[in-house]
Amino acid sequence: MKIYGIPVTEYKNRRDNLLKSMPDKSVMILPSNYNSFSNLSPYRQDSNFIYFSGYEHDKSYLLFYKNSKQIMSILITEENDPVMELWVGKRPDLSEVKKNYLFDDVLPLKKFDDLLSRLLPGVENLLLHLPHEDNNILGAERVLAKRLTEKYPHLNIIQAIDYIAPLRRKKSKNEIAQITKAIEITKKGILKAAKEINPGKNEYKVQAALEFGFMYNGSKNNAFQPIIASGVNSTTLHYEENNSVIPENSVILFDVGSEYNYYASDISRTFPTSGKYTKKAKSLYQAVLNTQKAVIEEMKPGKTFRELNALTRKLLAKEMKKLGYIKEESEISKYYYHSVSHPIGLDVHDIMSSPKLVEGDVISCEPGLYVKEDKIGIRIEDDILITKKGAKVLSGIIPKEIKDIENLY
Ligand SMILES: [Mn+2]
Repeated sequence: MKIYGIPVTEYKNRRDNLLKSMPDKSVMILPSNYNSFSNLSPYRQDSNFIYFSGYEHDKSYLLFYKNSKQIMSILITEENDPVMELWVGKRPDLSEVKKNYLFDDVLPLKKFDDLLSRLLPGVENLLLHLPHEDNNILGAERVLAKRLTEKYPHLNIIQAIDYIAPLRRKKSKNEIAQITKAIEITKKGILKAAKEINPGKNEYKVQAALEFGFMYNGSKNNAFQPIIASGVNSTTLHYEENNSVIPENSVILFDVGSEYNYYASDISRTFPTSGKYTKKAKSLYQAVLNTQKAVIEEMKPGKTFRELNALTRKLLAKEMKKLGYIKEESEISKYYYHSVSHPIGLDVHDIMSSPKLVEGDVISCEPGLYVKEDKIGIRIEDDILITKKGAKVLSGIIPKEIKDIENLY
């Protein structure tokens, strides 16, 4: 049986691998995402939670228990409530869940405290995904940490993410298939949106076509807020208003990605607004494209993100010297000021573990040039699988050569 495109046995293997790597005499607890039932935003399960379970319901906890004699993974979740059932639908039967998801045990939420008082006195370490001090997003974990360390002061609190990150970093065949599907849907959305590019039209119409293309082709969500930035907006890295009139003879930068079965894609393309690139836009576009191809060539196991960033700066500087924008390499910071790559997976900026590329990494390659005085921002971003042999461009199906893009019109 598959859940969100991943065999149920793979979820179990992930849990087993996590338990193997955990220290002895430990409990790890991962809470599900909070659901406000306000319908203000769609419910999306927490990425770590979905990674180890495939289980999408809220009011749930994953508990991993390890001592020298026993290892267990337990799902704790709320039972069906007949009144809530009328509003939000039926929650699954716990014994069915145990059987279908291959948990060692599935317990009702009301038994959670009993379970903790049975397990926690006998262990030394409690592993939680704790937020940084200034980050309020992971409130549930903080509350849990406070409650449990007050009740069980002997516990060592350990960052769970250090054990989760190496597992999530390396993508399996099934995960790569989900990302590839997300990229295929993103392509359909981009091609649909490209047809809406017209001077005088508002950017949001382009966004509407993009999102129609996503949802119509089976993606429930954007993997992140889409950026549709025309004219000078293209020089703002994370412009998300998408509410300006598209100017003539300029560019429009897309940084977009659909989500499929919880996996993200992350693609940037920069199109001309009047069918053909202007001379300036064309030379800047070619500069970014040359750089992107050269950096992709260098993406292989063992390379570090730092080396790739340095190479990108060097190559972009060389291009910009040739075009007469700068004289010294250091001046490139005026036109390029972000990193070239990040891991992609269940989150669009997926968990980073080692700074070195490893086989099974899926990462972005996204150099850009942002020339405010010309009102031209260019970014070209592809999603890359790192294999033993080197980089495999997963998003090569989405046009990026100048002639292919101009032929879209
Ligand atoms: Mn990106």
